[in-house]
Amino acid sequence: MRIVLLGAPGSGKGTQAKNLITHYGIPQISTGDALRAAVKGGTELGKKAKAAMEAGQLVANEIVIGIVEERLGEADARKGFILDGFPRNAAQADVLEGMLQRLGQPAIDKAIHLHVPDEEIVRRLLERAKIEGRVDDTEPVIRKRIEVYNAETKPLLDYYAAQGKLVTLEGVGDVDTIFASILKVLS
Ligand code: B4P
Repeated sequence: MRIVLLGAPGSGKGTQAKNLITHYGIPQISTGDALRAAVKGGTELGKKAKAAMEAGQLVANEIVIGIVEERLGEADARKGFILDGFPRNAAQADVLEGMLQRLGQPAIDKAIHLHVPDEEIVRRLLERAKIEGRVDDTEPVIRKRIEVYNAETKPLLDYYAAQGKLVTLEGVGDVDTIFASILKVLS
């Protein structure tokens, strides 16, 4: 099972990836989590990523590609994985295909797109800000992230649709109901 989760910031990718790990016993590869850990740890990579993340911009391709390649090469990713937050632009999607070939891994099986309206995204992320205090969960930065998503990541919906791999699901509603709809398309 090799899955890409697509969707705007706050569409529930991270939330549903956690459910999928439990269900399928395959790892989640979240570039957002990896970058936040690097920033927190003050690593060289974290120092390079910090400003872009705080501004709601994408981090440089070479940084995130390095993270994903290293993680996909680990033993537990051989039987499958859930990519959460990667690819986020056309260049990353192209690199991913080549990377899987180099690693002797089959191609992505499905790209699951969680569709959530902008105002619900803003509401969710402002709610999360109260709990987690993420620096990129302020309203201006959230709106910037939505803009970047529309310009750079949304075209990937066509990319995966052209390969017959895209499934768009409604991402509004109860988390368990959305998870059930994901399992249905994967079964
Ligand atoms: P990410 O960590 O991927 O952040 P995100 O898009 O906001 O998604 P996240 O997984 O956190 O939220 P979720 O939808 O689960 O990226 C952060 C930054 O890192 C980017 O802006 C960029 O700078 C950088 N980055 C990451 N990957 C990159 C890449 N490939 N290339 C370049 N830069 C990259 O959930 C959000 C909230 O909604 C949660 O609080 C959750 O509880 C809630 N929620 C989920 N489902 C819900 C539901 N059904 N109903 C109500 N609330 C729900």
